[in-house]
Amino acid sequence: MSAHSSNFDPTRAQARQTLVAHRLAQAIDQSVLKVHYQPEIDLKTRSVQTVEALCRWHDGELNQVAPDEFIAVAEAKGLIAPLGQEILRQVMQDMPDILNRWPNVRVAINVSGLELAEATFAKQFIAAVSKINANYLSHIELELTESIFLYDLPKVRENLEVLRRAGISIAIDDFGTGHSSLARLHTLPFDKIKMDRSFVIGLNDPMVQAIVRAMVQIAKEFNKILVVEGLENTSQAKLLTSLGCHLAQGYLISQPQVFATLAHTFELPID
Ligand code: G
Ligand code: MN
Repeated sequence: MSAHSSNFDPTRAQARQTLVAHRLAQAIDQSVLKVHYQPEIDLKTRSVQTVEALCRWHDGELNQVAPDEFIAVAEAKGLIAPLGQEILRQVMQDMPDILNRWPNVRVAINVSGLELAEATFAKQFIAAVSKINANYLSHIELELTESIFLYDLPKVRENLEVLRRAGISIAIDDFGTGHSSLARLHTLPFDKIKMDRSFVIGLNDPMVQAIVRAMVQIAKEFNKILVVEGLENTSQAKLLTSLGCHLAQGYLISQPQVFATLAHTFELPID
């Protein structure tokens, strides 16, 4: 590879960002984005605790655009609020079918720190859900990444408190990879820790196993739910169970799917 072809080209990167933002704004307006769902299950009972809403975008010109890319563009170009509203709209539309299949489930929606740092976010979110059906509030979970700690924490905390009082639960996503999280973990109100999938990938390392065991302990001490992300094979499932992890999400259980094609039950060949 020549030195030039691997160089970062800021002009080209900017042009790509502008194009993606333009197409994304249209995709949001025209409901081209599709919400897929990926379950989190109890490894022992196979019961579904949560289904995470994950946005997928196929664009006529750009083809499949990865969520990592379009979320970053949405954040940079002021599209995160309309994107969030569109996802909530689709989730609300699917909610009757979801609760019909799994009456006690929560639907997890990913939110950006940008949104949580808006003073009015919680109020507006609760109003939007209540307008459809106030019973849905206790069937919603919001996932935030550890980058949340970079934002205006008093405002974030206030939002989280209002959301939790309304019945919405809070999960810390991709836990263990972000910003000195352990030191700050106790400073925000939340209900669940989602352990980053890098720990599952590194599971053959006894040191990583020790870290996982420690996380199980931390979750216990904090009285929080612990979920493992990125479970891909049965040997991981067995090992994680032996380390004390009982809830998991990942391709071994199910890929993200539109609700219509999502399985009703999940078998795991691990016993
Ligand atoms: O940041 P967050 O954990 O919300 O990201 C979820 C992303 O991880 C989704 O885009 C989803 O498709 C992907 N994902 C979910 N399960 C697995 C898995 O088992 N393996 C891998 N490689 N990716 C996964
Ligand atoms: Mn997530």
